[in-house]
Amino acid sequence: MRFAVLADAHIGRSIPLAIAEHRRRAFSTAFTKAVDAIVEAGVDYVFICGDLFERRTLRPYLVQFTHDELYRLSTETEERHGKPTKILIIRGNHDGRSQSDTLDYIKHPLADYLHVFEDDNITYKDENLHVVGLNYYDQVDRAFDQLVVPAFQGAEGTRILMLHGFVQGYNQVPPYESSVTLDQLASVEPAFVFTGHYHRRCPRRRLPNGGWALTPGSLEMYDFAETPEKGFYIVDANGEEPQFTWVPIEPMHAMKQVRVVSDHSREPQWYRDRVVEKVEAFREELVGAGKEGYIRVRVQGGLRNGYPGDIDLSPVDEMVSSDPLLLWVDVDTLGIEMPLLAGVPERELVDVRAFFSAMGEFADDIGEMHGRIRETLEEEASLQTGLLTPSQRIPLVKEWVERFEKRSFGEDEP
Ligand SMILES: [Mn+2]
Repeated sequence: MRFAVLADAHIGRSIPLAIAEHRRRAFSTAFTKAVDAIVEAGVDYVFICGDLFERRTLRPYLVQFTHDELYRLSTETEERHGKPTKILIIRGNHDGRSQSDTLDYIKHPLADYLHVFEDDNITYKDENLHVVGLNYYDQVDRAFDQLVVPAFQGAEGTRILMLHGFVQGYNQVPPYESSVTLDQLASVEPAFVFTGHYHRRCPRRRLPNGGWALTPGSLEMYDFAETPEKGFYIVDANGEEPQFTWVPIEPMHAMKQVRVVSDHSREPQWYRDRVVEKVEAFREELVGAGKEGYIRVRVQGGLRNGYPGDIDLSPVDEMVSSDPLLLWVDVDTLGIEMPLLAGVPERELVDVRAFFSAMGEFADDIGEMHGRIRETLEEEASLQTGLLTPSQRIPLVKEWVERFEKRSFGEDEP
């Protein structure tokens, strides 16, 4: 028996939105490359371990695309190798929830080559395999005990577990994330455990019961923090010892994150020059690799004077518009510390109206707007950036401008 094991295709992902079309193309191209290589290998089973889609930024044409690629995988395998292939899929956290599951879009009554696991039916059985497919759960350890353990009772055939969650001692589990342990996995005596959710490829790992854990990682670069080693596994499970073959998929674009850091305060121009150097160096890498790419420059350190906006990035904009390989440069100056303004108040202790009382009645407007904006930030700001989206921000800005325009400052009324 020959398997293909893949995960985290994230078809439809278009983050960062500034380069949405490039990103969508990268993820669907990676999936096409995977399908090509799986057809080539001629496998009996394909295990897709969650996050086939990225629901939040998915487009309808990509649903059709995915459906067609899965169909092609099945028909071309049959044509080339004269045998059917079965595709088994579980739901990841990016595929949606049970009530709004993108995997529903690819199900089809005539698609007998496809098996999509349900929340209330997590077992697939045929003459060879007993597969338990666990959709995504916040608490994967609890879901394992409650759902997976009973689903393996009395199992016949090769026992395989698919899950979308972290494995302690195998994946590097982020703090406070739930995970299952290798011992827990071994307790259901699996021959194979195939997992998604962890995006970095892991080499096969022997479980205490003698079975194998395998995490292929994502098919494309999910974000700037990832390393470019992407692809999936082919597993040959014929003899005594299974064979694992890594099939690399080269990311479509170079995607890099670099830092500009100063341990003491600098002029805006110093930061500008360092950013330009980093982008220049990246441009040379792109030429060397003959590849398009994007780079994020994180700037960190103190400003001797001025504001982050005084770091003149027009040379970077010029490079982007003149070099077709350089698709996007994102300079992140959130890490810049500004010179301390004298008397910045502890906000909790200051009555804003009193603080601006020299402005007369307008101090009331300032006080009201200050309260509204603070409230909005607390309730609606992004957890990642602490900022509001444009649609949340624009009404506040409008109101602020209107209040300004109702007053006249420094002019005598005619
Ligand atoms: Mn994922």
